[in-house]
Amino acid sequence: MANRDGARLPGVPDEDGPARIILHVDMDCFYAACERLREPELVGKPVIVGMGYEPGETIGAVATASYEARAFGIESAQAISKALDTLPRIEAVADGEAGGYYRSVDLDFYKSVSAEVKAILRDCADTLREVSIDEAYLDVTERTAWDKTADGSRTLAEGYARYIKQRIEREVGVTASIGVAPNMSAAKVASDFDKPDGLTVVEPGTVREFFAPLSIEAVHGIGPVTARSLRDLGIETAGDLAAADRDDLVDQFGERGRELYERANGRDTRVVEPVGKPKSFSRESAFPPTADVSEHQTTVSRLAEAVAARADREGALYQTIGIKVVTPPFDVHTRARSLPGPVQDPALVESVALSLLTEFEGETARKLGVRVSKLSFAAEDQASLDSWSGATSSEPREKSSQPVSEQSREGQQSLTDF
Ligand code: DCP
Ligand code: MG
Repeated sequence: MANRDGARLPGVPDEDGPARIILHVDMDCFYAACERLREPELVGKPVIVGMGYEPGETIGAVATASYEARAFGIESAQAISKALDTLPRIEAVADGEAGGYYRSVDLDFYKSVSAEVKAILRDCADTLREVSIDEAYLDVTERTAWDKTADGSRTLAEGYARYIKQRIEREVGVTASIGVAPNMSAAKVASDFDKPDGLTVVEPGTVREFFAPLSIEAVHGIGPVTARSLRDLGIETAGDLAAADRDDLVDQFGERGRELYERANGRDTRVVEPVGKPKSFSRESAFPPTADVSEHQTTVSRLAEAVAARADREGALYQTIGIKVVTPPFDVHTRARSLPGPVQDPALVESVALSLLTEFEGETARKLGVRVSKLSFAAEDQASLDSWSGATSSEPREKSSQPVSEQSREGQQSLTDF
């Protein structure tokens, strides 16, 4: 096995091939973190987000609770009525007594925040697999390395993961926990290891060691039923599982038994595969609110260049070019223009984005974004530029300029694919 001699050098291929660098990213108390974005006064408070919950009512279930609320024993899937028994609504308690801040699920808003996080992850990964609204795997093997930094204190991969965490926090305002490991199952377990705001690195050759003391439930794919059966066999920890007789496990659990045994031994050959081609590429930039037109233009030009370069790297043509303008506090405006055919033309991305921006002259913005969408991936799709270049003249508000959304709620909805 990979760590038999206990001294394997990071970066050295293990028995399943070269050591890959896989990240698993899971946002911390995600819905509650989103609520805190638009209500910063909720930071540090026990926040409970209820599904099927209406303000003032006792129906519904807890979708998530902030870590402050979890300290009182409130957890996902609990009935709201039970949570209310533990922690009454803040409006209902006397001054100085503990109370909870209850909010209803607003999925459209959470999706818009998720899209911003995923755009950063996409930007940072060779390949990205989105698993849920707040969870994704990244293969970053080509972006960093298992080698140590010059002072030998940590791996370059750890620094890269820290950079991603910081970007998410700085650009979106929510925190993530990240696991870094040579395979997917270890990365998944590592991201959960030190929540919230955690970063856990499992270097190649140490996966088995990392798993060994953990309870079997920590191995991805083991639910309460399998855990009970394993306990009946005297298997309590992932270490016990790794040392168990593989054939016995296969007899008892079939192919899954083999898979769990392999994972506990640090072996998982699954590849991070995207769930389909991306639908758009976007870049955003947040800054201190300003109405300075030339600053807005400089930012949009820079973002347009980055987005066009990204599409170029991915071999994608685009037929729609759009911008996003966020005005304080959280008003999201998006505008887009469709072209007659798919192109790959950085100068055009910039000129269309700048022309869409003219509508917002004089407005104070705190964030700008540029997006290309309606992607196609076959080079032969490219339309002849001559056939329609007239349609993108400098006229900013011609008919082909389609407002794809208006403000607030509707705007947030449209962000799901921004
Ligand atoms: N969710 C839900 N119902 C559940 C579990 C989760 O609606 N039973 C929603 C709310 C969560 C989001 O999915 O915010 C992400 O799920 P996670 O399991 O990742 O939980 P959190 O992100 O809330 O917390 P953690 O910090 O433990 O990841
Ligand atoms: Mg989460």
